[in-house]
Amino acid sequence: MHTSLKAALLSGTALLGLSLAACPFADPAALKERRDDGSSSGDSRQFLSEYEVDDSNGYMTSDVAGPIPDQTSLKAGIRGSTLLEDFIFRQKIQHFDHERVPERAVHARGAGAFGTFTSYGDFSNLTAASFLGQQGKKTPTFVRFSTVAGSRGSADTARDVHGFATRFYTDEGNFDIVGNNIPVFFIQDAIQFPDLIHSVKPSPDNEIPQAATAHDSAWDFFSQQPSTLHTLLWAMAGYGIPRSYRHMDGFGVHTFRFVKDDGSTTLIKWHWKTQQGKASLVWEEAQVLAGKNADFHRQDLWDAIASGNGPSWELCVQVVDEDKALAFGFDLLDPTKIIPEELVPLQKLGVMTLDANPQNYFAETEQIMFQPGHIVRGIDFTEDPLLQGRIFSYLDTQLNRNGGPNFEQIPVNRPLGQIHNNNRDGAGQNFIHKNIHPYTPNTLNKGFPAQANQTVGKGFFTAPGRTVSGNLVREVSPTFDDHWSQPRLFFNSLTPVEQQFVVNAIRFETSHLQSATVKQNVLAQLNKISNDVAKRVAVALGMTAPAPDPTYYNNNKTAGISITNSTLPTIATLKVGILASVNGTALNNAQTLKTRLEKDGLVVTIVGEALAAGVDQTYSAADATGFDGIVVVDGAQGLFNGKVVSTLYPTGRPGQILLDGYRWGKPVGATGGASSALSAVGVQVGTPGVYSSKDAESLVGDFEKGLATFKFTDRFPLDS
Ligand code: HDE
Repeated sequence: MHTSLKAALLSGTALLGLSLAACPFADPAALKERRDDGSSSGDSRQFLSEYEVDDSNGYMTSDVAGPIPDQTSLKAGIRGSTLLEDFIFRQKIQHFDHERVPERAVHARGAGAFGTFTSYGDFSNLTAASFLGQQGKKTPTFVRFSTVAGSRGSADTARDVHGFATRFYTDEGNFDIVGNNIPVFFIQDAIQFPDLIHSVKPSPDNEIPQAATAHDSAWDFFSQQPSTLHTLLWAMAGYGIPRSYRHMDGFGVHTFRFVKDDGSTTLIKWHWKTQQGKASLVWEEAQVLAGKNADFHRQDLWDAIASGNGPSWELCVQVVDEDKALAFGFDLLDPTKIIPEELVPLQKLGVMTLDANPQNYFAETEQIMFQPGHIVRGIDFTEDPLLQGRIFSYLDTQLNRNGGPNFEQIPVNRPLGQIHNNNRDGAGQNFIHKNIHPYTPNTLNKGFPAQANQTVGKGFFTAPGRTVSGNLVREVSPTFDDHWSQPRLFFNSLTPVEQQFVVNAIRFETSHLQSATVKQNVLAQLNKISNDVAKRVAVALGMTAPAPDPTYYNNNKTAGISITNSTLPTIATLKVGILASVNGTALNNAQTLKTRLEKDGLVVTIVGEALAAGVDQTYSAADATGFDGIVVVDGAQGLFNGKVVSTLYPTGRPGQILLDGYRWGKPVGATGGASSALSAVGVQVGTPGVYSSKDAESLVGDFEKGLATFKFTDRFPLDS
């Protein structure tokens, strides 16, 4: 390149509204200066601003910056064929033809956001990891939440394990915790992952069903591979259908290692604890949502952050001495096991708050490429065979998705620090390396880049105490053999209604099965966990459960499993629907109630027959799935008497919204004469979570307590 032109480019001359300082060819040293402090100044995606393209002025250009018109192709005559020479046409169409990259093979459906992690202290007594080395130290993060089985366009509320992948842009390199919202996994050896995924994905012939495990292949695999049972029970409980990404915990699943500066190690498990409280949908609600609003979870996350109510999680660890790996009756290398918190309590390390939505879904959320292999000084792997395989798989899959090895140079994947190594070339190389001796060892570049290690250059180091020995074997360790005690522990730790939800979910899924053999195998496995569960499922299948198989039966329980037995720590951002009418009294009452609820941070929608002033949503569009609680205001009761037929909404819709809300366990209420609306749909005032008051002010206290309760589980019948 001509020297003066190059100088102009690197100095950041702006052309046509695109700042060239923003382009990825900018001098890496300059980048470092701007990004090294790691601070977020309230906007944790600030470090990406230099890559943003601002189209708020300037002319349309080609990809090589020549001003062009791009709305009419070049033709031979006004009614003639398009010419091959039309480079403008070719460039535009060709780029469009190549817009898609392969979606993630699993976890294709998701949403992400930027945040900031703040360390609660100096944890050098546990780990050399720098982001945990100082009280108040801030590290930018990006989190991507996801479902597993569905394709990129599938519904958010499909019943599934949910991904919870976090990247820390630390000052010593990128560190990823690529975790889930369930603390265990289906299999114990990575070599089985393709089998697991082939079994749960849609059938190869007709690609049915999408984002669902209610089919023979999935349950065939589950019942043949009992290591799946523990995760399966979590997924069948509320953990498979969270209220939002914000209302779920996260887990690293595997046991990892903390490594201190002196090289000593401990075994650890990562936990993210939601500060919003855990909350789940009920199954019918999730199913309705999949049709009414397939974007429910991504919208919820986006709106919460956009309104300044970004969610937070505390990062915690369970720390176990190396010699205790087998001390609890199971193997800490087995990813199908939890360590009950009674045995090893959680230690809090810091808090992460998500505070910035992505600017561009593809560039950021779709192109972020997590890897369990992204670890930093102070953290190390264990020999968990699932983790070992993941370290390979994620790198491999990124090569496939990106088509080349330079995906770490994509802005959202770039670390905050400078990159110095001898990796070169490849498609899409962004850097202009100046070193003409890209090999090590060298003398001609004075030995640089130099080798960092444990004592020099703050280098990553494998825990020096790790040892391995043994014969080469293709076998599962016998310490991984018990697949039934912990599923039973999980089931025992649920409330009776939550146990019923699990039974109902298994009934739903297995009722879709065609194969009698698979159904029998499922019952045999459930029976090893609990004869009661096997019997309750069998009766729905018109089958007989096997005789009790008590080898693994136990009465143990552990804390922190139930979702519904505690109230939410905050109701801010929960959604309330006020069912009103366009008549003046109802709208005035609705407005008074709305103003009052908004003071407490609730997101309130006034529903009316038509979009009159003061009405936020029509009955034609509204649905109980959109609200965590519902109130009918005085003046609107006429819409619920069953006789009113309006062309402005489907017959019976106001009553249906109220009744669905009640049936799905939500708090419902009425003010003044609107209590007749409750009785009109058969909802009993005075039962838990059903409120009736003379006016807005006297309703609010109880109704908000009801929102914190979130689900009134006594409305769901139990097997007798
Ligand atoms: Fe993944 N997993 N996985 N996984 N996983 C992927 O990587 C894989 C496992 C998890 O939001 C893929 O970038 C293997 C456990 C999350 O971008 C792929 C095994 C846990 C995400 C892959 C596992 C996870 C993925 C697909 C068995 C919880 C989404 C695209 C050894 C601890 C990350 C990609 C995001 C994504 C492989 C098991 C979590 C194919 C081989 C256990 C949250 O590489």
